[in-house]
Amino acid sequence: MEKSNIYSLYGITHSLYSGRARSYLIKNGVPFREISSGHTSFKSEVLPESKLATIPVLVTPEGTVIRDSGAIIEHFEQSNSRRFQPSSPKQQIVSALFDLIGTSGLLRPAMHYRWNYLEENGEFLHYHFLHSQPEHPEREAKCQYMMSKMQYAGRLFGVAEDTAEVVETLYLEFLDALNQHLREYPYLLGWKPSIGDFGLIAPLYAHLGRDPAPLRIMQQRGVRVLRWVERMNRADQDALEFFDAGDNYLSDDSIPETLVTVLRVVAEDLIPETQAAAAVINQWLADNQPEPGASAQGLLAQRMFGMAEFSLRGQTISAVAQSYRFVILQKLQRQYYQLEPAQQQDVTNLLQRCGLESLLTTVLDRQLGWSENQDIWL
Ligand SMILES: N[C@@H](CCC(=O)N[C@@H](CS)C(=O)NCC(=O)O)C(=O)O
Repeated sequence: MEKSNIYSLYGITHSLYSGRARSYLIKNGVPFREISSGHTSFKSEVLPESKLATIPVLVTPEGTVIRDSGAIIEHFEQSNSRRFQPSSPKQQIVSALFDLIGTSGLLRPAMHYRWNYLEENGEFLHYHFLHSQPEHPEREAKCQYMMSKMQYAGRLFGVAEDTAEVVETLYLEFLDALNQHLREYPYLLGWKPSIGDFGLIAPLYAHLGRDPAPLRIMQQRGVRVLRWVERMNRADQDALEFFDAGDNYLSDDSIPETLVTVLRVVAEDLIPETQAAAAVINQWLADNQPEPGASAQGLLAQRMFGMAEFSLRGQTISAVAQSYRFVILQKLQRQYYQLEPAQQQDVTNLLQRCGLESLLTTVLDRQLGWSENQDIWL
């Protein structure tokens, strides 16, 4: 891999997880340029090291290749004294929770508002999928193939004709609650972004805050959320509308009631889906007994472990069970177990108020680890 004086982020503008890494690089002041994963160097130089064909992938100035938006963030957090991890117990857990919500919990509305509003989104998406690749004779065919693959992936997250209404209702409740929270503060936990903000920007940037149909909804009914989306892609604090702004997380480990309200809404599908996904993956583990070190990750449009079925306001939803949900949940659980007993009690009380306490005990029968750019079974 060639050396460079800045970092290279392989991604694409409309990719969900690229938005998580990009926002972190911007806020952490990392000098980088973004390169399309359509470049031949992605296949020839990056893929042999990144192992799986997902984006984002970061290449450091020394030529080290880091796949996965979470691993990219972790790379910098290890050497900046965990700049974006709140140090007080409840805030730390809430930050980890929003990381889970962003990277797994909101995939369904993100995919729904992108792929089920094609009349409004179609041309915009076509532009982006077409231009993810250089000019070549099969460009249009490849673009159509990618679009239908992702549309299929969208269906795997559980949006069908009979479930669209409940998915939209829940998303709008979430949007209203987050919009309300952002009246008082520019970020989730006060005056600076946390790991949770970077998780949450994943679905709220490329999909829900940029594709035409959901962008219209956000502009019309969630202007503060829209401003947060803009803010998350700016190097400065970008909190002009707050005339008495602070510069850190809220003091005294405080969690505003408005954030509790957001979490209560999110709990409605996060909890049953996480429990159902754990049951599916645990069954798969029992049936397949993967070797320690075996890759734990499927690609987006595969149903590697099976479908998780659960009920949401009386509607049955069937959504693909993915191990990444547990990569993030496992991190949250580890942080919890490192706390003092009294701090754990505080966190448990908070999670109980949000209907989220079962997240502390929903576990896979095998732990997940990380090796050579891949999630693996330990
Ligand atoms: N855990 C990975 C997930 C990356 C991921 O799934 N990226 C999507 C684009 S947003 C992708 O490359 N999908 C291609 C595929 O799965 O086939 C991360 O956080 O970077």
